[in-house]
Amino acid sequence: MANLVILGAQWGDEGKGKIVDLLSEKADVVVRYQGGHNAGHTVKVGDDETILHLIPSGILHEGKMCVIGQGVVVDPKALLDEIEKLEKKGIKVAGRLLISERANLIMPYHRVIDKSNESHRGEKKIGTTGRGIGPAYSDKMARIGIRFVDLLETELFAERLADNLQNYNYILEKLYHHPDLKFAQVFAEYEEYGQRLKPYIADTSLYLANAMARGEKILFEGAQGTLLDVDSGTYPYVTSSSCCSGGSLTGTGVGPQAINHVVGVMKAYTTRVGEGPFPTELLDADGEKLREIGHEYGATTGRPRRCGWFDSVVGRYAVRTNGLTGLAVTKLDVLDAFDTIKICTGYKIDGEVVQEFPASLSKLRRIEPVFEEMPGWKTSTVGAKGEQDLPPNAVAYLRRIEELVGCKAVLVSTGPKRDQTYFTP
Ligand code: 2SA
Ligand code: MG
Repeated sequence: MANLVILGAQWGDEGKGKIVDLLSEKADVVVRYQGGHNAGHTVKVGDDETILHLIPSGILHEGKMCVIGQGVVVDPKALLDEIEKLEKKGIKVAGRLLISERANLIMPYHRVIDKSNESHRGEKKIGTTGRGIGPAYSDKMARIGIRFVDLLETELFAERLADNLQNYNYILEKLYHHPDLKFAQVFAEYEEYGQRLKPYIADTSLYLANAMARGEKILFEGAQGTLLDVDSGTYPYVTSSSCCSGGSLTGTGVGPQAINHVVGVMKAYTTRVGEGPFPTELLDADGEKLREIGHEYGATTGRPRRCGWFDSVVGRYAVRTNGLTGLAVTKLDVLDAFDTIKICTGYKIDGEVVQEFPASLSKLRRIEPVFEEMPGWKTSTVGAKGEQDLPPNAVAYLRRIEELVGCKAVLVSTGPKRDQTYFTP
């Protein structure tokens, strides 16, 4: 395997955790490049399920190095909790995890602002995970963020924290009627996090360059998905980071020649958690059926996910905007119980059929999806080892998806476990 980006081709929760875990076997280093602990990557090894939020899914493979890149925003408490949970399970993290010294920190005021903003938005809420992600990225772009490297320099950290608290305490009091955040308390808390995380903090861009020079293989792990990307997604109903393949470069500090393949993980149907446009959403019994069979509940917040049919306009858009070189089609088995299955082939907007994903929010809201219907297969596909194990209608469904989105499946997954997967020849 050469260096590989694995990312979400829809609205997140495509099953990236499982695919990254699986392909980690062939990599030496697994690196997260964006997002934070808003992500929920579920990995099932045997009967044991682990949900990772910040640490790359490669951690479950002994001997692999894991890196949290500079494009990630890190809540140090959430990270320490995750390290502790893994170590309790017998998974060694010490010596196998590096955090970029350039990664920005999520501070207590970010969480307060995220939650308060959402409650003030009322009907117009984004449906964030409430983890402080948006406000942390806002500060980064506004150049008032605090990075791990700053945390390790006591005087500098104290200065930046004091400046930010002055600002934020004013906003919290005037706008949100929230009590002051006390400097001494936040300073002491973060100082301690800094000391505990110090062994992990490094120049990870340099580490990756040296690893590649040694011939090691890098796997770049995306979080959330293409339609949640701050630039390419359904803005403003997006997350605040660069989930698309471009983010794998800026979020880790490597050059474009480092990337050999980009695999888009696509669920055989579609889900979205949080608010915002979702053209193929099903608000009927079929949507309910997809949610129950597919266990479609947020891995971080437990929120029920919205469910709908496969959308090939979204798929094609993801192929183009990420330069996908292959698809990993997941959860095909969830469709086993359906008599017929629909695929969206285009969008009807104001009487006209369009094939490209619109930027306009009002157009996105007026979409009537154009569907074609395919017969179901009503046979279990769980654990299929290749197309020879699939009913002909399931093979036809896969072919049609590939044809419509313009990219071939390199991997098909028919269950949560590692061995419920096959690679295409
Ligand atoms: P945020 O918190 O600022 O990133 O929220 C902005 C939007 O991004 C969506 N978002 C997600 N969508 C799918 N999966 C995510 N991770 C968890 C999971 C989510 C959960 O794996 O299930 O447990 O609820 C994720 N993280 C952020 C979010 O819903 C907003 O629409
Ligand atoms: Mg998830």
